[in-house]
Amino acid sequence: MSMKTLTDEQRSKWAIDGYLQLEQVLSPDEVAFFSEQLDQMRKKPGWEPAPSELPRGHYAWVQRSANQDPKDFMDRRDILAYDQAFIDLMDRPGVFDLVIDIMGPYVLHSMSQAIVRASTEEFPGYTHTDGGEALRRIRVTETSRPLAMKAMYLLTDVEGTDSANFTVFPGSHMRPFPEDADALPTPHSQGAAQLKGKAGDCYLFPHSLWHGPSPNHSGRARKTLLYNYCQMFVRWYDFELTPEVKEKCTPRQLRLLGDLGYDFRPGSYFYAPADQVDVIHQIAAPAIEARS
Ligand SMILES: O=C(O)CCC(=O)C(=O)O
Repeated sequence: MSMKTLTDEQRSKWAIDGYLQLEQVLSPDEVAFFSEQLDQMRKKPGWEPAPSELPRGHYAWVQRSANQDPKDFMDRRDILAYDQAFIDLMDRPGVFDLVIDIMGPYVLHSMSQAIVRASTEEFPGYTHTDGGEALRRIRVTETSRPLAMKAMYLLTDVEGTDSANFTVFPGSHMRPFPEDADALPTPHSQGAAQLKGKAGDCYLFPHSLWHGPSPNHSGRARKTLLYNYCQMFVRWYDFELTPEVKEKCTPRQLRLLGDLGYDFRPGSYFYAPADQVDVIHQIAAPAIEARS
């Protein structure tokens, strides 16, 4: 089955600006479904930041009270186990095709996340690159595949500015950028573009693009889903492949979750299994006798 590829215009925007906005990749029914899933998810235990116990960016296993306000802040990681639909979003047609066109076939899914950005006067927004301190200083060239990238699905319309807009610094994936902790760029710094969008849209961006949420003064909570992909040697960083998730996956999804079809051995994620390209493109492997 042939997979969709970037248009020339998308390819050039990706190279120059460092992000793409794909319009209406989720239907209104899917948006409503995922939105309700997020409301239910927060009543169940899961991985969330624990700023009073753990360093920034680390997550603890928590059980919140069942009567939370769905408009309150939530940052939940490792969400595949909550519903089959979260597993299937990993290789969503129309989005995953473009991820593969950008990243190449030697990829893993490295992280899943659901975020609700509450409307509040207290949160000023922030910007960063993905992958922590190390990747911040690694910028690949225009013609290179990225080391990692994200697909971010909007489940809420975002109108105007300071409405929890996904904020980017176009072109910042290609150039040194202020990295001094005292002077980090904010969603209002020069060069920041606070993107608008409709529920059902999806943003694609590489780890090296400076980005982040703007404040949210809109009066409405903004919900998103984030799926991260990385080159195989980078490895995943927020889950263990559990039997419950494993039994619900297609061969391609299993491969994206790091199941190579054999137990780990040194070298495993350097040199991919011989059927990697076929599995990612969902081309059935030829029968053994036809191969010989
Ligand atoms: O919530 C947002 O708008 C941005 C999320 C983000 O910064 C990230 O995924 O790294």
